Amino acid sequence: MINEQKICFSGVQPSGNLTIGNYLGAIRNFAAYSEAYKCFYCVVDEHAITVRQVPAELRRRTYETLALYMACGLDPEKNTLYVQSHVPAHAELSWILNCFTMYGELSRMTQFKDKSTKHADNVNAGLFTYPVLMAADILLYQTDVVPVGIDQKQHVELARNIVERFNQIYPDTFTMPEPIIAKNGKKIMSLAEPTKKMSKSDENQNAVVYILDDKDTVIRKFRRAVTDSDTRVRFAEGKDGINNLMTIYSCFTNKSMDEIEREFAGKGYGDFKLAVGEVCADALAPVQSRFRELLADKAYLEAMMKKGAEEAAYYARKTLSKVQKKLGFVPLPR
Ligand code: AQP
Repeated sequence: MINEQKICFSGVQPSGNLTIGNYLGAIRNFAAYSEAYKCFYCVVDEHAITVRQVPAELRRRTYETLALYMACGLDPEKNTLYVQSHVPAHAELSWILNCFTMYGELSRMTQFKDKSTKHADNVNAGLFTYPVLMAADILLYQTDVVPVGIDQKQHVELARNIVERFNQIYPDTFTMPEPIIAKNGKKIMSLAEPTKKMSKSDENQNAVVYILDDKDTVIRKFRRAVTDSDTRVRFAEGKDGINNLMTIYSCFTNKSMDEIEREFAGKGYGDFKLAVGEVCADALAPVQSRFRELLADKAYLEAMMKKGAEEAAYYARKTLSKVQKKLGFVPLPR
């Protein structure tokens, strides 16, 4: 609690251009917590280097992700928006929590299994301990709720296990966090392989709709989306491509699956794909124009980046000092 307010934390990696999966599963839901919670939204650049990054691109995307947070409606005066590497307490707590996380727990993480297959030439220790850094991100702020897509639920559950273990030895140290998973849009799938999650690092550009794609590109990508040999727009088992497109359409229009089926009764997949492309592009247009304004004002962006880091560091330091004291670390003599 900070001033009687519960705490909300979440983050996004600047590991690629952000997708409508990141938007629908996470970012667009963040603003909903701004009034009732004290919110910390972080650009998690330290997580991004678990996979090799081109330095200039990582730098560019770090600014862009911060600007996108704001363009998606996060007011930097009401939310603490910052970059993870600007607050060293994340890495410091992460080391401590490493000593309270079991090897077996980490080897069960499905994201580690997926990413170590995908990056077989670089299965580094950071990829393995990624969930511990994520636990540190969350626990540093005594977080109550963590809005994330379903793919991150297992990592929040690991953070909960760490809290239980740590608090049992050192009572009343950390708040127990709860994952909050969006009802609609918790897992947007690839347009090319609809059994696979849409990911910003996917090499196939046509599989992914980026938040910053222009209208023609969005419509072209939806037109090419993989579907099936049926012709009816209906939500059913085995129709992964259409189910995904219906989910996306539902996220942008708030219509139920039944309403969507009725709307497209007697129409073909072509009409439906065009409609999905149009609602998606229309919803992204205001985000894109606000994003461009923000990015053009680097001085403002940097001022907000600095303010966010100072605020975050203040709260992070409090938790870190508490943890260090409980463990028996000697404070630096004054
Ligand atoms: N396809 C998705 N559908 C719904 N939610 C999603 N999220 C990611 N992809 C989808 C949610 O977005 C938030 C930020 O994700 P992240 O950047 O921390 O990392 P990620 O989950 O690994 O996302 P990506 O896009 O797949 O990145 P790469 O390709 O770098 O691994 C999280 O809340 C996530 O659940």
